[in-house]
Amino acid sequence: MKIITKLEEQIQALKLSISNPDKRFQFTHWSKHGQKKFATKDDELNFEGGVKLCQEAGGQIATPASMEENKALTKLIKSDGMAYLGLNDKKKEGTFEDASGNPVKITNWAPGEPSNDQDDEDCSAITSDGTWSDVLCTGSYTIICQFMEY
Ligand SMILES: [Ca+2]
Ligand SMILES: [Ca+2]
Repeated sequence: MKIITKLEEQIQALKLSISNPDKRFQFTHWSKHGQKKFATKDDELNFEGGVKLCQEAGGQIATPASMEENKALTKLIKSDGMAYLGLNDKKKEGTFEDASGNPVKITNWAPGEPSNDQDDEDCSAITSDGTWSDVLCTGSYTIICQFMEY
């Protein structure tokens, strides 16, 4: 079942990237690890806006699956910047999953995080040192998308 969901996701992403071949050209900064490419055009949006932006470009909002990917992703973040990750615990408090509902493979929380401040932090963001914090989903942070090479 899980494999089928994964395949469906990949087919969907492929369809989108084929139907919108130019959408990837909007991104100005790229960083790569293995088959995964991270891309940004440095615009700041809220979480839902970021999910939509990445989906429309045939990708997903960035969720590092290894520390190496986390490092590749971190290269795209300005020294004083923060970028949304796909990771969120909107469905169940304290249980973080990616934007498609898949379980998280690694975490790299900063000390004291996730803090769920004001009972309201259900999204996550990464800083230029590569550590993560849970943050409000309604904030405004850099959006980084991820794309798989097939
Ligand atoms: Ca939370
Ligand atoms: Ca927090």
